Amino acid sequence: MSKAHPPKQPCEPREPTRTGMSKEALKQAYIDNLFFIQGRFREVATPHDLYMAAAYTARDRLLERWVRSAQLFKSSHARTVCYLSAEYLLGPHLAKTLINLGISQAAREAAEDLELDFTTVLEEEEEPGLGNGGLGRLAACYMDSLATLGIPAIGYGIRYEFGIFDQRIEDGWQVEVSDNWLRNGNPWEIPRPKICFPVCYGGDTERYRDADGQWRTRWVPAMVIQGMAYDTPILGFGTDNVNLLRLWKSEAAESLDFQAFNIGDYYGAVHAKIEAETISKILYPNDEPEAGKELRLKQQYFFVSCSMQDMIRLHLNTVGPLEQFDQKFVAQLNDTHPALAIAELMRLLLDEHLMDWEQAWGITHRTFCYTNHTLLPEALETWPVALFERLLPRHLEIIYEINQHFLDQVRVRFFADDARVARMSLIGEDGERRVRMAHLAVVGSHQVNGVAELHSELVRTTILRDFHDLWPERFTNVTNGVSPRRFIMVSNPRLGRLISEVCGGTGWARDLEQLRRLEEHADDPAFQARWREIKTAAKRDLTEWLRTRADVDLDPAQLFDIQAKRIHEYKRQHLNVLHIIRTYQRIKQDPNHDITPRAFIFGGKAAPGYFTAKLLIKLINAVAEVINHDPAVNGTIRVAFMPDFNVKNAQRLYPAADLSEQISLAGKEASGTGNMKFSMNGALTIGTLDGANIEIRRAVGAENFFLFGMDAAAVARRQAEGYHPWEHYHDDPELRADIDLINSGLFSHGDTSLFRPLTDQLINHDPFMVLADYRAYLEAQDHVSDVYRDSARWTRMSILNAARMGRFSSDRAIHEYAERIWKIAPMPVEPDGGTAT
Ligand code: 6GP
Repeated sequence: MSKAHPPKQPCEPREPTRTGMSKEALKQAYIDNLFFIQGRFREVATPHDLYMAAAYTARDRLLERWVRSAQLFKSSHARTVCYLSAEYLLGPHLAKTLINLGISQAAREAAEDLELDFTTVLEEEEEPGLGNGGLGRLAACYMDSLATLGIPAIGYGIRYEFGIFDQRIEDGWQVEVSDNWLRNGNPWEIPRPKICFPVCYGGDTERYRDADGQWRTRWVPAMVIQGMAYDTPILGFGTDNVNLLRLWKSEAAESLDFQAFNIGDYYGAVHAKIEAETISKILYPNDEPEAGKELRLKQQYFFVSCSMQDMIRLHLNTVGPLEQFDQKFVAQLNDTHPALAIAELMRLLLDEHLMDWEQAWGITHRTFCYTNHTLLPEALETWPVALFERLLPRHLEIIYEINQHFLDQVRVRFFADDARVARMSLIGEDGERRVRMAHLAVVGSHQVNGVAELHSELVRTTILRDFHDLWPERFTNVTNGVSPRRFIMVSNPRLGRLISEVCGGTGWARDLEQLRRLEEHADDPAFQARWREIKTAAKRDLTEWLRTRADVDLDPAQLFDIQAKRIHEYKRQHLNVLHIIRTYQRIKQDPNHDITPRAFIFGGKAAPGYFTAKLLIKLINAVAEVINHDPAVNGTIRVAFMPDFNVKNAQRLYPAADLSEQISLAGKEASGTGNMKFSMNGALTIGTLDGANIEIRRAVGAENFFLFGMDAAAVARRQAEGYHPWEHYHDDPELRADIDLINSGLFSHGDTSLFRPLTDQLINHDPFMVLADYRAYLEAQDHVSDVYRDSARWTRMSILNAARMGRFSSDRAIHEYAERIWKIAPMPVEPDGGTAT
């Protein structure tokens, strides 16, 4: 029967078909995925099928690298950072994954061969909106940099079923629409039904003697649910390192209560399931008071409990003895939302692993570090003791005990200073007794940092001053950074290509100081022309998008002046609006007034319960409606509000900006990261000496930055002296005319009361000192207009801005965390000969 085989031909080493990186391998894999995963053939595939097939094609390549990373980290017992964050605002995965894999071009060509519109495929992705903005987006940049730098890391968080709401604008008002991002499936995650942990709530604690006769505490909860892991692999750029983002979904411990079911109580039977699932259902928008948000505390505990149990499981599976836990893991608290992890790790070590207090506390304290992201008093979390007692009775006992040990230390150091003891206590006693989460975070951590130099200084000298007196060595600064992969390569591919040309390759994207090379070309007219072409092309793209989505017509020849960030009084979008109204009045009063044509563009969401912020959105749109339709303006200025500011839409804005508005009241913006994204894309900044603006200005040169307004010290002085905004209103006729125009009803179809809450607040209280900075802001804006007319000068400044932004890469920030705070070294994953091209 045996048939002779044909003689073997010497053949080329072949790529594995499933994960090959060449164009041909990608094409084959794509068609296979469309067929075997989506169950479609080309002719009937929907745009969503086409996207899913592309996503799976990228994902297979991620998984292959992930498994190799996991093997290496496990076998080498790698020290690992656990980033604990209630928010991750990741943005779309596909484009970034292709870039990080180094196959963007091959994928684009493969799509062309298959007659697919690559841009449409990318646009089809619905981004995971698992964050509000600021610290959530920072967490995403940091995950990107951790993998790029080869630092073993796990990001822990919550897999919210509904992410941050989508924003629609109707009649100028913000309308919130729920973000059901999982509706069409999420190809980037892998469910892990076997990685599940019980999470308890309520009940009581009881004392008992353990086998050695020692008194111990046991928590007898009233309710147990479980958390299940969903894993998203995060690949670095130009490396095979893949880290893990592990998000927890809440579930009922048992899906149906059969006892209830058997007696016909169908509602009761599913009730527990619904209650459990509610916990990870929805992300809370920030900028709203915590009052009554019991569910939020439940969420916080839910995800830190799962994460701590998972870390202990991993540790026991690899290293072994729990005494060495803090050698294996360092845990970074992204603000105070995960601060309960400190009490939870103590509980697990004391009650479940029967450690003594001293040892457990030593481990806990060496494990945690805390980053503060805000000085705003309303954002500093505190929880009523009564709520804690009801939901987390054991944790409250532990917090009391931590407090006792801690306050003893304070009393020894600051003898007979009862006021200080009361200020520092983990429990606030003025009014309703409350647990102060920031105090818990500082006491339980060995390092505490702010997110820009000024902010870290203000943390030390204001909100945490007493703690700094006690432990100065614990405090440090790490200025934020952003991912150049996401915010240059993905957002602005034209600029990315030009930079690669200047730098001789894409190495700059992981060594952003290379942007310096652009400086040599800052005065070269030919290079300047190319620079302007790239900017204009991005402005054209944005114009096109806004024409169809926001029904507004801009002119790419105008100066694009953009303020995009959360809508909040401290960020002072109203200061911007006052300048728009002033410009409008100037045109109306003197039609020959020589105006530099501008498009004023806004983007940002307001917290659904933040009335003033929502009124601000209405005001912006109302002003837009009048100005954009006034023939006297004749298109010289235009106002546009981009609806639904999220990562995907942000990517359209940064490349198109000429001017970046960073105009918060000095001392209020912890850092800002939008300021970095704009500047990296060649926008000039008009800004105050606030947050990271100060460091950006130092880096790009004061002469390339439009500074205005009071600094933090001047703000503090003015406030101490007693600030009377009414005097500004009274003394400055232009300011008065601008505010009066709002009150006249011109922007509200004759309704003179609509915007009163805003204008009355400005004139009478003005907590963010808009009126005090108004005049300086106008002068700086006039300067902007003058400089913009000198196109060579402006372009030079723009190039120098981008060239000098190297320091603001999130790679630099993560490098600082790794060296100074986490004490962790990179562990590069070797490329696998079989799969790399
Ligand atoms: C934000 C800060 O407001 C912003 O200035 C900073 O750049 C960002 O964090 C990242 O550090 N804060 C938050 O998003 C927040 O929720 C509690 O703070």
